[in-house]
Amino acid sequence: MMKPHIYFNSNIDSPEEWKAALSQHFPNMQYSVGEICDDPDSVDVALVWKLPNRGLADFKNLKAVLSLGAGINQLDPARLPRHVPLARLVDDSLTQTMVEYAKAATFRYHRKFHLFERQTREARWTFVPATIARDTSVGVLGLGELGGAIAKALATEGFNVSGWSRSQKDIEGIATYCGQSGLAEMLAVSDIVINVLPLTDDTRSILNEEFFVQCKRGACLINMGRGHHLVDADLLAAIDAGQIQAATLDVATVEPLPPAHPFWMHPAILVTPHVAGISTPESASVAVAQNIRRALNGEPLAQQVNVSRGY
Ligand code: NDP
Ligand code: OXD
Repeated sequence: MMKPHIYFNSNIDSPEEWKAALSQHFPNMQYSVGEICDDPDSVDVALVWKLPNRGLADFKNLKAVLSLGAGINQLDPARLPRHVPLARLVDDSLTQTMVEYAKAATFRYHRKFHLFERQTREARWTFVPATIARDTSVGVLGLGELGGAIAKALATEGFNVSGWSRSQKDIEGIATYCGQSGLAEMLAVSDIVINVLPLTDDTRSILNEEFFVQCKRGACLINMGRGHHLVDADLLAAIDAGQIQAATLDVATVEPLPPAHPFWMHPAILVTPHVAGISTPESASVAVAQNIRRALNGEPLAQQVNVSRGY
């Protein structure tokens, strides 16, 4: 029976819940949490949302770094030991919650709840006609595990869905694009744009003035990727200019979003506190346990990150 030594570090995930979930798979595991690890040489696997302040260099026999997130940018990949493979999280509970969030935010704009919320505060009974889903075009940035699932789910709801990725994709029922000209083509027709890209050198600040200029006038933005995809001031200017109608922002450059940030009080912006995708330890520990077994057996990890590509 495997007896891995698992090191856990996260400021947003419960170490106790993860311990309970992992001990179902490894009843005799050793489990260390937090900044100080008493027996660093015996650590086999680091399961982390963020790196501890000291990094992972003390763990001389580390066999794998497993991210508690689908994204890995928060791990500061430049500080990771280069010879140790890194895997990201892919999990049904995470995918399902991301899909639910995307659907909720899309339907809110499609059925104009964002306008009715404002009218309610103003005690204003103004009829705004409904349109049907096929008349609303949704463009999804990123067609990986999450973006692909979101695009398919929205297409199943009847929306006119397109998607953009680095390599050309072929997904039934979705118009797919890649490259800068593909992006421009997609943005020109999208009523709602959903960002679910990973944060890399190529995608940092992608949601900027130049991007908003290419959007259909009055488009709504849903940012479920990372805060650093968005240039905050450019969004505010695009909303002021009427180019972007409204935005739903689940992620921020600084989290928690500071109290004085202009997004909080903006009538066209809805902020949610990085809750779009939530993985439960019970569900996510299945894939994590498989990767721990692979690491201990010296096998390649599933969902291994290409660190030079950034995702
Ligand atoms: P994947 O790696 O499965 O997919 C990434 C997608 O983005 C791929 O389709 C990829 O293209 C595309 N892409 C990457 N770089 C570029 C680029 N330069 N230009 C165009 N397309 C690009 O990631 P996931 O779907 O699992 O996760 C995506 C992101 O979602 C995470 O990195 C994280 O930032 C965010 N996230 C947010 C959460 C939240 O709660 N708000 C929760 C979970 C994740 P290709 O297919 O060609 O490689
Ligand atoms: C993730 C996240 O990347 O929760 O999984 O943001």
